[in-house]
Amino acid sequence: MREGRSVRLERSPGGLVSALDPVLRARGGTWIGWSGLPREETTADAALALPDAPGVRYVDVPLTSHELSAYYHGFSNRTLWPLFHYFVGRTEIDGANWRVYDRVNERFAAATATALGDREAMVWIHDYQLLRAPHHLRRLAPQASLAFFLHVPFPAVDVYRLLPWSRELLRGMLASDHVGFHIHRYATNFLDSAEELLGCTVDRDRQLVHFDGRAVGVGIHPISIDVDEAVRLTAQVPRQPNATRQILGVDRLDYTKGVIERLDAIERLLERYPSYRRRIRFTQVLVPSREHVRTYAELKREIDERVGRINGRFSEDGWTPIRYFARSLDRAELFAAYRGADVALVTPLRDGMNLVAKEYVMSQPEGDGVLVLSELAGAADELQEALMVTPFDPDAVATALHRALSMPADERRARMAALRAHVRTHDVHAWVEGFLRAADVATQRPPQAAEPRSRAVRGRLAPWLAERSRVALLLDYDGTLTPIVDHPDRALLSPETRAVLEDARRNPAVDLILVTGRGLDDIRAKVDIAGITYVASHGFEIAGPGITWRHGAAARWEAVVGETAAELEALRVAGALVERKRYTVAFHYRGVDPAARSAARAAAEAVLRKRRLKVTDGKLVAEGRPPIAWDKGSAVLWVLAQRHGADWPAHLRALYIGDDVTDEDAFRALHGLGRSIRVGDPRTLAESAADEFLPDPDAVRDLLRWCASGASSGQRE
Ligand code: ADQ
Repeated sequence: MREGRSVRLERSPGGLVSALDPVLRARGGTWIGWSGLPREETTADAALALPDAPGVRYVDVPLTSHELSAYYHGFSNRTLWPLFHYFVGRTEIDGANWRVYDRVNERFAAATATALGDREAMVWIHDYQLLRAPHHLRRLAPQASLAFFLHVPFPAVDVYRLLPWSRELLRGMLASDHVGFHIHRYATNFLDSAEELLGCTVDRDRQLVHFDGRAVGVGIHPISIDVDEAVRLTAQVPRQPNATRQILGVDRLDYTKGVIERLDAIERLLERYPSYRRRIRFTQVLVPSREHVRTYAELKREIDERVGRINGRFSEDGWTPIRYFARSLDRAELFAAYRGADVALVTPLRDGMNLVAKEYVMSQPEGDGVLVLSELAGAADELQEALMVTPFDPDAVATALHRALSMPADERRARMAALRAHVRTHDVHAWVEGFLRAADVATQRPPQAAEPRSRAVRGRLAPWLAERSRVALLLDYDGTLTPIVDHPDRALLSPETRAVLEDARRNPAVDLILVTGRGLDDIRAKVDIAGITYVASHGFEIAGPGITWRHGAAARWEAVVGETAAELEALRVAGALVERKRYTVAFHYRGVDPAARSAARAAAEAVLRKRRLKVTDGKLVAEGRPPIAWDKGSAVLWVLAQRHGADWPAHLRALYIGDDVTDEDAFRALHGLGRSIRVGDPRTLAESAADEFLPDPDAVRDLLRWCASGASSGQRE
């Protein structure tokens, strides 16, 4: 909050801060976060006075107003918040906001890395505003242990996948050692997404996701409240019998909290049970939040109108049914309100946990209050003795309210005693300890072996392969069967991979086809296994049992390609390599000093373009090829029809594996006809058209060994 020329930090109203502040003070540590004010206001004309707490250091990550609007109000609160709470229609999709979100997450990671130095500390990252931070932090501070907790629901995969950046966000979270959720359902949704969207192997018994060579722990940690504080604050308020029965709602202003629907339920109660008129009062306390987001301002207006209308309709002789405070109460006022409430109406339309429900329970030592709770709040999993309601139905909520107001004292006390016993033993300290213990275990888990990395992919391919008796394996060479090396001549098959290819070749149910940018003579000499079909020079020359073919138009470019190669050599770029092939020419700049690479690439591209060759970018290689509409995709469809007839999909499965942009043409061409796998780090391959990912040539070999051994008998694990 601003005070003249200085800025004082005060506690913000969210459940997260309520839960963590006491813990951090008790244990000591560094709190890294955004101050709550735009950078312009904290640096230009006012000093930021960080709060003073022994053992706690506060680090501010400044955000400009532009970043605030795109990262916080934009992507966090208008994209992730609604989608994660199943408000699909309110979810805004905006690529510019996404980019700022990722950049700001990287900045939080950088600030954390600076605060860490080279310490091997545990970093605990909170909530949906920082889903990408673990990914950046793993790179910037590889020695740190990373734990992540999501305070909001993780939605079902069919909803989650609506987000264009669903995979990047998952990879962000999976860079952690341990990922925690409030309830079982959110954890299951997360496991489903990792399996379906990233092809991760998921161990549901041990709650592990295998990702990037690591086993990421997934835990269920329902957050709770500071019970001692609740007991202390409650003891300060005398219990006074109410002449009017008090019903209470306490929320942050948010459409997920179901306040409109709750007001409808109050109206319905007064309509259906006129005897409650003059005998009840509903108090709604709403702490303002996210006032910069338009829908929140609209919601506020809608609530004001609804309260006014209902009060106008039912008020009589000094009695109004609804009291409404649009402000934050301090903790003592809040517990005074809870203590005096006969019924707490906690009816969010969707809520990660909901701490108000737990706070209310701890404010009722005599056990006379009744909690009416939405079954769509995470808290419903634990607080089973509450009266459960479906919050969208005002009739059902009115019925539950009637039941709460007319409940016999014995039943009230029995329910409340059970609720209190649960919350008392599951307080916020137990939450923190449970989480940190699980995170420690996760950090100490040994890295995963290479073998099972193709297992999830195999599991998905098996039923598909089993539907046909034969399979064509279409394999790129460099980066797929061999690792990428400095010089193309040194990319050789390992003895193991060669043995696997020879096995595949001997299996009559497998047709082995190599698809490469290399020239035909070159690839033949390198592989040298009889009976293989080669699609070489990006498809311009094809040869194999019964086929010898070359693209007629491409042949006319041979001379131009030769001259272009000579011209590229004449550039004499230090460290660069010009690979002259029959129909294409490749300019490799892997060996060029990194500072000079972009200039080298630009010079080569200028030469290629001048010769009217089409330029494609590979892994530190620019390649010029004839400007003909023919690529690995068209060549693959052609060779499959030649070898297996035009109706090949009826009796053959086609599986293509490649690592490079030129393979994307084949992925697209085969889409719906066959399946494709891209090799590489899935984090950098967001745009790929492939169906599956494998991390590296070792995992490819693992998969091929399985295909080679079982294709004819139907592929089964
Ligand atoms: P929130 O959506 O902020 O938190 P909630 O769990 O209800 O929701 O926490 C609200 C906190 O703010 C409570 O401690 C409450 O006392 C306080 N509060 C609410 N209204 C107030 C008012 N008018 N005056 C004063 N204090 C008020 C997110 C998720 C939740 C999850 C928490 C913690 O959306 O589902 O429970 O994080 O993980």
